[in-house]
Amino acid sequence: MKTFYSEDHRMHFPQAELSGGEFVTPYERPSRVEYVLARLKERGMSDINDPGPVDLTPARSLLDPGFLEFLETAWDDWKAAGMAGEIIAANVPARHMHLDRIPRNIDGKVGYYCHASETAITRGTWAAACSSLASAQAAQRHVAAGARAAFALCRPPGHHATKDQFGGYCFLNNAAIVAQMMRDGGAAKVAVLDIDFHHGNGTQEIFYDRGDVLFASLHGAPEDSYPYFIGYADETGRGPGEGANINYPMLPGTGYDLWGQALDDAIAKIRAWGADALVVSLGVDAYKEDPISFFKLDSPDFMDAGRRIGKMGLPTVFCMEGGYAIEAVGINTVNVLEGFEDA
Ligand code: 7XA
Ligand code: ZN
Repeated sequence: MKTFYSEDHRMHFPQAELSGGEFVTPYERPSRVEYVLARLKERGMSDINDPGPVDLTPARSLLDPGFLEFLETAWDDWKAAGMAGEIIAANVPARHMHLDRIPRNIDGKVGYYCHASETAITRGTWAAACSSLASAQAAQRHVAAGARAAFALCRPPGHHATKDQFGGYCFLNNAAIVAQMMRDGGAAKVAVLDIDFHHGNGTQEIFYDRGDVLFASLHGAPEDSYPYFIGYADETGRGPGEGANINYPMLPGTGYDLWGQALDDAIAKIRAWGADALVVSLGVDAYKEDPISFFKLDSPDFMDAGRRIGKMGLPTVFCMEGGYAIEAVGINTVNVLEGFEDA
């Protein structure tokens, strides 16, 4: 399987993340990618390719144009306003406020376009987010050209980014844009299977009203876990999208027995729905040692999960999402890919 990956991910490395009331080195950091690259090479999966330039056209049609313009210009506007540090949202529209009026002031705009304040924007964030999307797009083109599967080593990740909000370390929703590109390329029905520990709220939101893209997510229950306010099992889609959104919230301590049953159920539903192509939001933070998650998967479980996904036999694009137990991120990610290839 080919990997697509850009060195430009390094342009996004905020000084700090707001976590537990402290500023800490962000969990989502460039070295995560190094561990994945090293493991790919160790396992002989050395076909690693630069993706070339991003194509923003599909993002422009799927997402809010104002949001894209904000991401592109936020840093310059922030600096022009005399702000000393990196961009962090301090004021977000909450209950009883206007949710749909966009402030003129950049500080207010940041809050309007953000849903969680752990995620900072830096000088290089837009370039890095574009390079991450470019990797996903190159993987999609490779699969559209006939490959069984491809791995986009995306950084920053994407599944929390909605049509008009960044947060959860995500800026552009790579998986959603790839799913749309598959649709535009002729796949009648595309499934997005999100196995990251966190609910893929952005992907859910983008396709919630649509019956042509099914979204299935295995994740920590919203009562216990970020993004907290979405990801319940009764969120099943709306209008033509009714039935095409499937959430599997699970409790702290969940191990592979239960998680694997949820995976099997998601796979059975994707098959029954008749997907022509698959996007996997590949996070490995369901791992037992992950510092910000609470599932108990072990490294061999990821290989088994990859095998189960591979047995679906669908053209598949893997988009990297989360995973923060740094030294195991490479092993667990590549285990999924190897299991898939083994199927
Ligand atoms: O899949 N998403 C992630 O791995 C990022 C989760 C961000 C959690 C931040 C909690 N303050
Ligand atoms: Zn995650």
